[in-house]
Amino acid sequence: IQSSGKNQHVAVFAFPFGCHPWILLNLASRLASAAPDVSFSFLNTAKSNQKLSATSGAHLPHNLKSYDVADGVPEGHVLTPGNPLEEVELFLEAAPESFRKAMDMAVAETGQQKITCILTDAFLVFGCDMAADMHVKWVPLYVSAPHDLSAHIYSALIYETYAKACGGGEAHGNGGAGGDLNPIDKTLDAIPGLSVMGFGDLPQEILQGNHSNSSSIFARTLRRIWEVLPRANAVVMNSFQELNSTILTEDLKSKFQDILYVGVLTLIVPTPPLPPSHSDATGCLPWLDEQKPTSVAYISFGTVAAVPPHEFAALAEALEASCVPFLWSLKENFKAFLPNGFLERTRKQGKIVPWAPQAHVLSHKAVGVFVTHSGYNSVFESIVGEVPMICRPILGDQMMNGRMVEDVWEIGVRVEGGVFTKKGMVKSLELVLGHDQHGRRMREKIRDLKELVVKAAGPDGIASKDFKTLLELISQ
Ligand code: U2F
Repeated sequence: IQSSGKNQHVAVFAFPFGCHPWILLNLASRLASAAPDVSFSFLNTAKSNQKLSATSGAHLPHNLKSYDVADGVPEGHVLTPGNPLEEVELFLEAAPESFRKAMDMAVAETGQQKITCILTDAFLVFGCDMAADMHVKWVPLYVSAPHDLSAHIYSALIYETYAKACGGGEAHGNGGAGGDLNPIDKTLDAIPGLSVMGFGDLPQEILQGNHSNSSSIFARTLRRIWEVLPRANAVVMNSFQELNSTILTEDLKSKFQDILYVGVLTLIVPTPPLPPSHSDATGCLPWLDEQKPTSVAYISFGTVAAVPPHEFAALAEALEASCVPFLWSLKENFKAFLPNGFLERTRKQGKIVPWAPQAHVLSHKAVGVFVTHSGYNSVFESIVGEVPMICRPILGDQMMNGRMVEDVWEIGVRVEGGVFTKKGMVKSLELVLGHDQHGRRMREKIRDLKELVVKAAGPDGIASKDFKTLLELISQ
């Protein structure tokens, strides 16, 4: 692509939590490599920038520079342990001012190169007005699943329908009363492309409507998404269009000026060997080399979600009872929830690490099942690794992703009753790792789906075409 980007300067605003900054940095790096004349300034909190360089280890293209943005935590303020939302709230409260200051710094450092486009995480809804005030383009990236975007767009209608299903009164997200079928189990027939989902698959903030904690800026932010995205020059999706239903695709298309599917940005297909700069410090891959093909359960709940303590214990008991070899990405502070003596007793059976090179782990031939919270990126990394899943969705789009995995793509199961129990988990492990028809069928289905993903990620896929369109949009 010939870019005409000589005087173009893209300010990239990260939402510094979970996997979000990583995905945006990935997009910015790809764009910067493809448009060497355009300047990119990646604005993110110092803490998140440090994490990114520690975990990605990748070199940034010469025209992409990182800058630190204030995290909004007042000086001397001590964050309350166990309340991750506090950090998000403080950050969002200060964000417009913090990003404005960081942009001034980036403009000064690039020799007064004016900002011409703002590429933001879609959660940073203030980017819309900011770009309008600056007379520049606004391009938000939606990191979660497309069906999650749709649920947010239709949140008012969904809430109304749910309230009616609950007997005409107000819905509070607890199932309500009235009708033959519990409203929570009813499907979203009225929403284009979401008829496969049940109300119970929706993020809590949608079912709670205006009753959700409205003093929370994060909740208010999520509710504003549908209002601002139609004003964006284009909405970028962390997704492959080919993997979504036509009805969902068409409906989303009708809502925005443009919608561009650039592929699931954490994926490189096929997964390349781990570069030496990105170490497997905890030795996951050599450990997997010692295991039998398709025998290992890999367990991870991603970067933000955690199950309640008793479920950690139930999952551990199930692993021990089933004798399945396991590799568990588990942060140090959760080890306290494991049953007494579990670590000693399973020393030979399993390996617990604070962080795993997940995409590589899932592409290793020894891994036979992924026990996951069903984060959107994790699901696609599992598809590329051809590893069927046992889903234990926790929040956000994860319930909808779990529904897709089990009912639409048929490449895994959700845990029995929605929560880990020793008995349910032993059963699920047998089912997915077993050689009966059900397990075999899931592995066949996932192979077929992987083929679709490989094609979608290839030169003839929509991602490649939409990426070029995005490149042109930000370079002119
Ligand atoms: C939020 O989810 P997460 O950030 O928890 O989950 P994923 O989308 O699954 O992304 C996690 C990434 O972290 C990587 C893993 C994924 O690329 O490979 N990782 C790793 O490399 N090693 C580890 O030990 C553990 C993880 C949100 F909670 C979800 O609901 C959304 O679907 C998601 C996308 O918006 O963001």
